[in-house]
Amino acid sequence: MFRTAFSALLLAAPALAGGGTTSFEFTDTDGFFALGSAPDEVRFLDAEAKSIGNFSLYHSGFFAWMVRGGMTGVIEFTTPAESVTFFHRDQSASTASSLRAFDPAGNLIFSGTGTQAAWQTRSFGSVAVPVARIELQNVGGGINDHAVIDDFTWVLSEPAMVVCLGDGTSGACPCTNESVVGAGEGCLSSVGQGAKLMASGSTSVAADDLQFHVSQARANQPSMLVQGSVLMSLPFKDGLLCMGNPTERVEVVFLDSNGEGSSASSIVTEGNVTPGTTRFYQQWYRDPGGISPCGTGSNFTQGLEVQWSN
Ligand SMILES: [Ca+2]
Repeated sequence: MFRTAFSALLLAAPALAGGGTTSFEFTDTDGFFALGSAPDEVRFLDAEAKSIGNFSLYHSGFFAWMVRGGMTGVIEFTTPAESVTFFHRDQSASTASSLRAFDPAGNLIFSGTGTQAAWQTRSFGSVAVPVARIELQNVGGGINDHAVIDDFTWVLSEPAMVVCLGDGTSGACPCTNESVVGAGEGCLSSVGQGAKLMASGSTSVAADDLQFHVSQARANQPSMLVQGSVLMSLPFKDGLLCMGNPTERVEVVFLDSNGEGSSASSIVTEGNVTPGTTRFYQQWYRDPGGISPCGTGSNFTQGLEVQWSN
């Protein structure tokens, strides 16, 4: 048992390595668009991706993200970013833009003003202090006098690490129903693959925005998000029970016709977690009808490790 838990720790890997980059080479003037894949979207609000024929307003290409006079453009990360880099400038001397960035708890982590004459390179965020929100306020100017951002790149700060896999590397599944090595799943179910648990949001207790997402499980079945304080790898039902001391029930989630579902409750409240604690999570789902690989009628996703912060 000690040995399997140890190998699971060695195999810990980011749950959802992600990020992206855009030069805003498209037109979207309705005040909202999102980039990236749910649940890890980046939302751009109250400004426009567009081309206005002023070539000095594009850091590259022929389009940029522009905030009109009197408006405040907002960029929101559903999962905070450990690194954000972009270019910022004002269209004219009267634009007087103000740029601010905030961490998941709402603390100001960057503040700066735009300039008319040149692009300024903006780069902030870290693993310890990720970026959850950016505001670009165009204080002055008319509606055709823009504060501008272009060539925007972000790297997400993954809130959870994958642990306790059902592919045999964390210990054998109960009836040789191991999933494909490297797939990052739990033990095989009647669906023919293992189920996955992913997390979005932040590990901030103050923000309390962590959310869990199940996929590849049995359709139209109830499932239970469980939490524990100690990592293990114990054959149980058709899968591996990954945590204990104790194993606590956090929330019941009903899976949809795709075998997917997400938590909706406060994990901080339901899990009673505090900053500085490490907790392990897993989804236990029904796989009934006598057709599950080991015949017990339920199974587990792989595990996730979350290190809770302020
Ligand atoms: Ca561009």
